[in-house]
Amino acid sequence: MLGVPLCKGEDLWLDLPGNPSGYWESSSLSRFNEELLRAIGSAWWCPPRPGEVEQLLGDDAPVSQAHHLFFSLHETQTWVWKDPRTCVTLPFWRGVLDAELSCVLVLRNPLEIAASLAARDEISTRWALALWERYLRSALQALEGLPVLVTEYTDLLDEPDRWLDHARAFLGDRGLETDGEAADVPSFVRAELRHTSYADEDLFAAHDVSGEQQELHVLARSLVGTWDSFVTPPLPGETSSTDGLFESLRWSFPLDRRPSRHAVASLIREMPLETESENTMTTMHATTNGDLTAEWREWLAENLLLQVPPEQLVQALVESGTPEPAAQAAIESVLADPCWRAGAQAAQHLRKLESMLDIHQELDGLDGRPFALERASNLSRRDFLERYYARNRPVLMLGLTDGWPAHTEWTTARLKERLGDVEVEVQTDRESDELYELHSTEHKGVMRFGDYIDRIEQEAAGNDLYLTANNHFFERPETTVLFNDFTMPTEYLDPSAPPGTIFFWFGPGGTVTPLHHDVVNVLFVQVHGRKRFSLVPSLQTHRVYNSIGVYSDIDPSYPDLERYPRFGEATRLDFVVEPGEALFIPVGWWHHVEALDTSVSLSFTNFVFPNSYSWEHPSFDR
Ligand SMILES: O=C(O)CCC(=O)C(=O)O
Repeated sequence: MLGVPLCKGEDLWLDLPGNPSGYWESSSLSRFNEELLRAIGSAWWCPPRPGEVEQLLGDDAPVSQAHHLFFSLHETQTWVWKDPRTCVTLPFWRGVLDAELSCVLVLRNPLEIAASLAARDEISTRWALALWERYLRSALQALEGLPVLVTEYTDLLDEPDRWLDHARAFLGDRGLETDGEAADVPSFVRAELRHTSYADEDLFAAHDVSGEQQELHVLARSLVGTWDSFVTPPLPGETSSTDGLFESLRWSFPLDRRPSRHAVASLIREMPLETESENTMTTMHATTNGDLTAEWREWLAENLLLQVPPEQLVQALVESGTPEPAAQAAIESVLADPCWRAGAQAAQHLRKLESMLDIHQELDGLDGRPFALERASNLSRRDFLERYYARNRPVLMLGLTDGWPAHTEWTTARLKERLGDVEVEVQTDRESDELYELHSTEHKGVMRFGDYIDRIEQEAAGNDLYLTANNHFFERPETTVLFNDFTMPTEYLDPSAPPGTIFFWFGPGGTVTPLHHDVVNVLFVQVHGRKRFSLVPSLQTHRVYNSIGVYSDIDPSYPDLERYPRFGEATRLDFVVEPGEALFIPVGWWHHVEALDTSVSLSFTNFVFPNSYSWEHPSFDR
């Protein structure tokens, strides 16, 4: 509109569904931004934390690729580049582009953004608000020190001529020439492209918006104006569920494909929103006048669906202070509710699926292969596929690591010598929290690798400290030297797979990874030390009390069978994986892992076979 050139015309994304005049974005740079995000275990729909994208500046390859790509698409002296993804990737580009940047930050009511993401990408409101919050906080931090015009989307649509004068003045003050004749305002700024309009009051009244998000919106609006050198103000903290949501997305879905709104819904419900203005949890008690609180009615319905005898439920209600006639009446009222009938029908369908799982398991036992962990060496690709991968059966592979330098190079002493100064992320303070795995984000800490090694050598065996797959060890550029210490078994794995498909586990004896299943197939290779595994087949998911995401409530070392009786019927495989052995963990198989010694393991997900699945997880909200 201002006559400042965009990227080369053939690279522009034009005429897209839902936005006929196009996004005015460079398709190559948008794709490149997405690759950058993937390289650090993120995606546009699951953005990184501020500070993460800078890691990529330590590696020459992406930096020179980015530089080359950018300037091959922009051959003019001045240019304009628009891409919302730069809100999170800007720190990388600031390190790459040897150009004087002037930035325009356009603010929009987050409810409008949510409506637009819902219409275009089927992204739910809570997810969209978390995206807006992460993008805006990242942008406000990344813009520090740059000339910035902070402006509002409504101003552009309501008074485009005035907005253009502002933009012209901002660019002109920075010596950027704009072409006064170029603007064909009506063809660009078309009010009908604005599908929704929300005021601040709507944001403050909306239940889905956290206190932190409201504060961020107000703060951002206070920054509107021209900045010669932008000063990032102290930002409100990020809503705690925002980080939790993105970490869960990162671990629950392949990053090359955005999960459906439906698949993400359970992760969102799992994390109650903490707002200042609302307290969503009413205390759970029964009133004495016979009307039960919503929580007790839900409890009743759930237990009736689980086929707990009504007499038992009456007794529990009476014990909690409800008069018996009121308890009886409450059960009758739940059973008379049409919602109950719908729920009971759905529960019956679920029971039917469970009975089919049991039948499959029974039939599986007829093939003469006993239910035991099979061991094999030198499996061909075809045998591995036919006997294990395609049949969703585990196998312990022997001899896969013969000749790997890692056997001598990955001792604590050698690792310390080689990488002692590298800063690594680790899980800490796990023993203070029963749900340490679920709360893994809160347990992350950064320390020198050498200090971490000292600590695991000095402290007694235990579960407090562990460098897990979730700590992105191989995403640190300094660690790539370790790739020379093992040979990828290309019979089963694809060496050209992107980074982020190979993981490093390193901890003292005593670490425990609680019972869970992975969302993809995994080849788990034990390099040093031993680990004890308990495996439960995927077809027995209905016996493991999977109340949260991919986690079970059961501790297989001490299962409380009174509380979790169905686990007593589960068949399980218990065994120890020795150094040099590799366990194929089929997708969906439950596993609990305990290190018996100081241990180094690798896990691979880059199979030469398809390895990406759609999952539905149970709700996290209790
Ligand atoms: O080694 C561990 O502690 C856990 C390994 C694991 O759960 C996995 O690779 O999925």
